[in-house]
Amino acid sequence: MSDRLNLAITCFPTFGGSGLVATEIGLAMAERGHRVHFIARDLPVRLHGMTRKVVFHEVTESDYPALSHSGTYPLALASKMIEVASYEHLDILHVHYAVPHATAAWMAREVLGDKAPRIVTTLHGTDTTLVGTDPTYLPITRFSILRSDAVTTPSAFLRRATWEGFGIPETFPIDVIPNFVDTERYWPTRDRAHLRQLFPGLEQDEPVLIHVSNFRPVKRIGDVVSVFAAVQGRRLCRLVMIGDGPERSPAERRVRELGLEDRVAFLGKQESFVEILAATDVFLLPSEQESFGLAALEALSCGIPVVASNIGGIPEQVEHGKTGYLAPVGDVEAMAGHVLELVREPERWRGFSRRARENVLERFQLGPAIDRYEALYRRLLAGK
Ligand code: GMT
Repeated sequence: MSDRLNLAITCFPTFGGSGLVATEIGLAMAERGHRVHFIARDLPVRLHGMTRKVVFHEVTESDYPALSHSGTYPLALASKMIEVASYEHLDILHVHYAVPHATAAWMAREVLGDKAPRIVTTLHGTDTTLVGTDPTYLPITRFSILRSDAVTTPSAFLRRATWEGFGIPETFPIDVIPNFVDTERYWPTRDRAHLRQLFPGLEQDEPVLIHVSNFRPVKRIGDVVSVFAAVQGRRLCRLVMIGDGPERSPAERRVRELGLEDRVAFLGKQESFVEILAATDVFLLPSEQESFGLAALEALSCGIPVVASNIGGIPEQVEHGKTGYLAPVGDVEAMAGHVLELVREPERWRGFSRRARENVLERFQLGPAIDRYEALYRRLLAGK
C-alpha cells in the first residue's frame, strides 16, 4: 500500500450538513495529496469550482420509461462504484448515509470480490433516526450498516440511537468523529454592513437573530418565528432566514400575518453566507431532532451564541449557559427568554461569544477530524 490513498466519496449533492461534511473531507484529503473521487448524482454544493482538485463521476439513471419510475438510483450508483473502483483501483469507498449509499457500496463489493475497496459508512441522523428505522427500510438499513467495514457517527447520541434503533449490539464498533468546521472560513468578523444591506433601517444596537436549515418539519420553523416574535415584542430586533424547503412558505405567511415582514429577511438557499452569519447576534435551532446540528457549529465558530433545543447531538457541541442556551423542544418562551438575556446583556454576550469560538478551536477543528478519518482509512487497509 502506498502512502497516497485512492479514495472515493459518495454523498447527496443537496444542501445539507452531510453533503458539506463529505465535501470537506474529500477536499482536505486531496490537499493532503491523496487521489479523491466523488461519485454522486450531481456536483455537491461546495464542490462547485473545486473540481480540478478532485475527480467527479456523475451517476446517471436510465430514462427508459419502465425503469425511470422504479427507483433505480441505487443500482446506477452501484454500477458507477464498480466502474470507478475497477479503473481507479480504489482503496476506500466512503459513503455518507446508510440508505441507499451503504447498500449500493455493499452491492458493488459483492460484484468486485477481492478487488473491492474497504467501505466506510458515515451515518448522519436522518438515515437512522427518521428514515432507517421506518419498517419499510429497517432490514436493509441495518444490513448495510453491519456489512460496512467501518461505521462512524458525528455524535455519541447518534451512535447510541443506531445501536438501539436497529437492535445492533454495542460490541459492534461505531467511531464517533464529531463534525468539524473550517475555522479560517467561519471567522468572527462582525461587519454589520452586510446586515444593513438586508435591513436598511437597522439601528446600531438592534439585535439580529438568524436561522439556517433545509426548512423541513424536523427544524420546527414555526418555533423560529414564534421565538423571534416573542423577543421582538420586548426588544426590537430582526431575523435572517437562510435556506429553503417545505416549511418556508407557511413561515413567510405567518410573518406577514404578524405584520413583521419588514423585520424578517428570507434569503433562500445561499452557497456562501458567512459574512452575514458572522455579523448576527444569536443563532436559533429549535429542532425536533438533530444528530449534530452543523449549522450551529458554523455559528459558534463565528462567535455567535446558539439558542437551541436540548435534543440529539446538540448538547455535545453547545454548552448550556456557556456558549449558548438549551431548552426543551417546543418551549418557545424559554428560548425567547434566553435570547433576551443574551441581547440585553452585552457583557454576557461577549463572554458567550469568546467561549464559543475557543470551544470550537479546541474541539471541532477540521485538521484533527481529517486526521481521524485518515487514521481510520489506514487502519482498515492495514487489516486491523
Ligand atoms: O436535516 C438536515 O439538517 C439535513 C441532514 C443532512 O443530511 O445533511 O442533516 C443531518 O446530518 C448533519 C451532518 O452530520 C447533521 O448536522 C444534522 O444534525 C443531521 N440532521 C438530523 O439529524 C435531522
